[in-house]
Amino acid sequence: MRRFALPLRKVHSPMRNLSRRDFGKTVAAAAALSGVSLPRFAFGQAPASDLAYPKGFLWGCATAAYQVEGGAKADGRGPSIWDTFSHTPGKTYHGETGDVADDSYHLYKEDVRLLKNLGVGGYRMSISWSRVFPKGTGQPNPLGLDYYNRVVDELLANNITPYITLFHWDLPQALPGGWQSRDTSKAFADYAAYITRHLSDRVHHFMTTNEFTCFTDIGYRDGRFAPGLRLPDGPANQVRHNGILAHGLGVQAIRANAKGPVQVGLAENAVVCVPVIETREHIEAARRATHDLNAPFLTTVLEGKYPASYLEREGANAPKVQPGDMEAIGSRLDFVGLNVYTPTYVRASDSARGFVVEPRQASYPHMASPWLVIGPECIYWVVRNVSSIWHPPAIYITENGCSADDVITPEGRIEDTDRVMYLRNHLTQLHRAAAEGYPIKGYFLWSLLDNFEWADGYSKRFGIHYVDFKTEKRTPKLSAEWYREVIAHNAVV
Ligand code: PNW
Repeated sequence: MRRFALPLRKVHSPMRNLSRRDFGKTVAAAAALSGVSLPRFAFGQAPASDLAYPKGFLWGCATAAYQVEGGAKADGRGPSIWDTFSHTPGKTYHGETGDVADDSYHLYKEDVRLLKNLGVGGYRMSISWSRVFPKGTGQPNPLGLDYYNRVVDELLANNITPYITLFHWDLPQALPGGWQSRDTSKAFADYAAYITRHLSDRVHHFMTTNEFTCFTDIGYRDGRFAPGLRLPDGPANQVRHNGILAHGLGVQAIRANAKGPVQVGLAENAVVCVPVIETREHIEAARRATHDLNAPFLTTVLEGKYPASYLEREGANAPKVQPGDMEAIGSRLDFVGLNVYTPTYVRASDSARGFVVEPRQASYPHMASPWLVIGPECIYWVVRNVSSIWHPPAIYITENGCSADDVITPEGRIEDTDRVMYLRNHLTQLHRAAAEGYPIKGYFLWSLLDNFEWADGYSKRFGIHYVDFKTEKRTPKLSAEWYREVIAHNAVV
């Protein structure tokens, strides 16, 4: 069972007779025991915030290669399935593509300056596989690798720790069959080995893949993402299997090729189950649902086997597994990265599964993207559920953020109070998880910049810096100013 390290509220009641000063000391001592650092001035001057994060908590921002880099044909980069998809009429908003995006391929120094101004300790970025291996396998392109050497060196020169995702959906177009072929999983391992050999002297944190369901189900079953296929269940489940196999072989390849100590994990948008009412029965239902609804991905990766109930449900469509696959897939991880956006509300039931998912109310509030419904407590529950089921040694929030309909005021400002509302409430709930002693080590805000939002093109802005896509000018929004203060205080402000 997960320890609950002395929740602060528990120490309040026996202290009614203490002086304000002694009360402060006692709370501080309790906080020290639980690993929570309180602000120095908590019981003197007016506190900036009572919601201080543990000392050493890592604050960061996240982006992904195809969404920000541009330079689609620069220096020998090969095409990815997202180049093909976005150039296919009708697939993205107004036919928009990542050809230029934020032009971070050329403007990366400016991006690092923005990170520096925020005061972040970490930057989560991804590598474009086809920039380094234009055909996915075979001959590497040294100019592609050089770009990532430059970015990494620029980050390190500014004391920002790079966290590198090896695959954020931009699969090299040249790989025959894409994720339908298990050769792609092996090609991924070779690519992971190559990157590790060349960067792990300076990069010590790697994530294999980003969001299994998005690059498998949404790409190969729903067809809303690249490559835009609508496969039936059997082949679609094999695509899922090849995805998690790539992750597993990737973990092995990173460990086998590391030049120094490395921390290996992944970034996964688990289905985030929130109890409809915070009572024992619904809390237990949400825990069960977390295990069950994440069966083909996180559950299998963290347990090294497909849950029997999943195999049973899929029957003849269940994935075909070869010897050695499950050992690779279940490779031990140093951390679990969670991309957290929306809640799935769950209630207890007498059904065989032990839970039901609540239907979504038509009036439920959401951000600019209709799917992005707002339930800040989801970030607390995902940390608690994942911890209590699988006990990972460390958890990072590898993405959290939102789209907003930003407008520029006549003075040239972007007062995105709605985004600040979204973020502040999530960080308040994440603080709850930290205060209860769960191993939450860091938070990467999605995103540093407005960028190419996949099928939504440039119509949805997730950045805390506004990007004028005609001039590539970056302007900090109110949310950037706010995040800078969060980082400076190491607390919710
Ligand atoms: C993530 N959903 O995608 C991705 O990792 C990012 O690349 C992306 O820009 C960001 O979230 C914002 O969308 C998601 O439908 C896409 O729940 C869809 C969903 C969640 C995350």
